[in-house]
Amino acid sequence: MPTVITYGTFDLFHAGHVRLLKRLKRLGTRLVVGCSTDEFNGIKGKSTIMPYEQRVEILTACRYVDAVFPEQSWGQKPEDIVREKADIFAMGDDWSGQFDDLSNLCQVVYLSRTKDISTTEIKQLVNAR
Ligand code: C2G
Repeated sequence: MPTVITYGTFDLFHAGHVRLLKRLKRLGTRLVVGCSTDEFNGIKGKSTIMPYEQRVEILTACRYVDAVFPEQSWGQKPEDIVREKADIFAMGDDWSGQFDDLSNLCQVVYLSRTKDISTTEIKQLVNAR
């Protein structure tokens, strides 16, 4: 009954996000997602099109996601892993190695990103029209 935990902004929800969440769900039976708040994205230096509430609404509607909680800081992951009783922490491999310190709490896995699809590229396509 493994629980998988992951984190992200998930702005302009796209097939790359879906494919990752689908593969993450296959790693266990429960997938919980920390969705970056607008304030935390400010700290990450990341601008978003969609407000936090809408990004949560879309993630919650995704068939692969069982629960969504706010990601408000870099340092909250250990307490989240304990609270959610997560067995696996997993991210796309653009984060490869960045969270290996969590391996004392749970298995740490990085899955390949979907190429040629990103929120940045979508924004550029829209602006180019
Ligand atoms: N992703 C992917 N393929 C893409 C785009 C994104 O697999 N084409 C994955 C990323 O690797 C990440 C997840 O989808 O695991 C969410 O991506 P972002 O919303 O860009 O997340 P990010 O802003 O990197 O936030 O504490 C971790 C951070 O909150 C991650």
